[in-house]
Amino acid sequence: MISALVDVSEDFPIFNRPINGHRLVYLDSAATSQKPQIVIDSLTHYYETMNANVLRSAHTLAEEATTAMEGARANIAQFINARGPEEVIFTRGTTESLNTVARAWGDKFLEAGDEIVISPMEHHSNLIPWQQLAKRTGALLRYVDMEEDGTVTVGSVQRQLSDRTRIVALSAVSNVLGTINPIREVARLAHQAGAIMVVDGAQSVPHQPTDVQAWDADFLAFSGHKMLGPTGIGVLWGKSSLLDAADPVMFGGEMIAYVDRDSATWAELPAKFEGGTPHIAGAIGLGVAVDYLNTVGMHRIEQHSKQMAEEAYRRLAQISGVNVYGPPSPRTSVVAFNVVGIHPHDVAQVFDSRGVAIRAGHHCAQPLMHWLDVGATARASFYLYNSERDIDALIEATEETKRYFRR
Ligand code: C6P
Repeated sequence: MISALVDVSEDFPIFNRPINGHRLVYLDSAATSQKPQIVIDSLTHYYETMNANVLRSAHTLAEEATTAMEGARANIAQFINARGPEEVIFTRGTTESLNTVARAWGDKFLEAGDEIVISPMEHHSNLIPWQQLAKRTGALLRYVDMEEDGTVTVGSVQRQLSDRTRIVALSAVSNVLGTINPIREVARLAHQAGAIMVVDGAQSVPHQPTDVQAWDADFLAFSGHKMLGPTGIGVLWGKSSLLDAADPVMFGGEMIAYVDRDSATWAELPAKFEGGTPHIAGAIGLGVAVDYLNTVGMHRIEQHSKQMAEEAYRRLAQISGVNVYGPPSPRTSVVAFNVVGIHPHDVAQVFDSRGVAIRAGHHCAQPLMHWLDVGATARASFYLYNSERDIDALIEATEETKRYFRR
């Protein structure tokens, strides 16, 4: 019996709300996670007690707000084992973080004929920034071949590397297949080829311990809202030497050292990449989310997310007329599937009528849909508040969908 890792109705107020007359079975955490009460409270606490802009004014509120935001930064740096808080740049999320790397580092260091290696499983946020960078610079995109079950092997990455490779960009966990990519080994190969390693951690950072130094990655992007934090806040982590070498992409207040009428010089990290007023409440809220995750324990969460995904895969695959995508194991947190002959949007609608929230569509991974030879899939995704009872609900909803459309 797989139990939830937290007191669901006590800690997460949304689970006290019935959906269409049923208990909410939330299986869409890969899109965004639900928020614990302490994260919600941290937002109102900031606005009620210390609302002020950061790094600017010299009054009590401004000092408290700055201390709270910088405390969150230090907390997040520790959570991913960064060398220091200056390596943690606050962004709106994974998408903005990856676009920033492409602009800030890519535009400066890529030339015509250079190569960028990615995989067909990438989310559009880890694909289009590289497509656009290639168009701007004349660089070439090279795709790793995936195995039949949708996994990326170290050998398949190696085959695409050359002395022109400058960037290898890979998700640590696929948002459709749930596969876990060998980041540490790929980073080693990338470095041997003279390339940098960019990791899309949108689906990995919420579900497994992250150690950017053990990976020896160069950049890591992730989103607060998928790891119990608020929307609109995320992180770009980078090695400070690379962030120092890269150019800022957002120009304006707080990112400068000195400005005259015709030119400007840049502030030190992290301010150089944080032009404009940041999402202060969001950053504080993400720091609280990290505290909550640490209290539960990232190793326990990792084990739970794997157990849930593997068990859901096993049971869905037993239902006749259901196709499940990716390998049965190892996998984490998500399971994509189709009920043969029924559009995934219709599947999701029947699920919703029973209080079961799943996502249906191409999951912002259209090249992967082409690779799977499907237009779209249904997808169930799990987090620390889900239990085996939710897998039961998933299976019952799938059986009900088949019955409903047979009628
Ligand atoms: N995937 C999903 O339902 P943002 O939107 O910037 O917070 O995250 C983008 C992103 C990047 N990489 C991966 C692997 C992702 O899964 C996501 C977000 C959501 O799968 C929304 S499309």
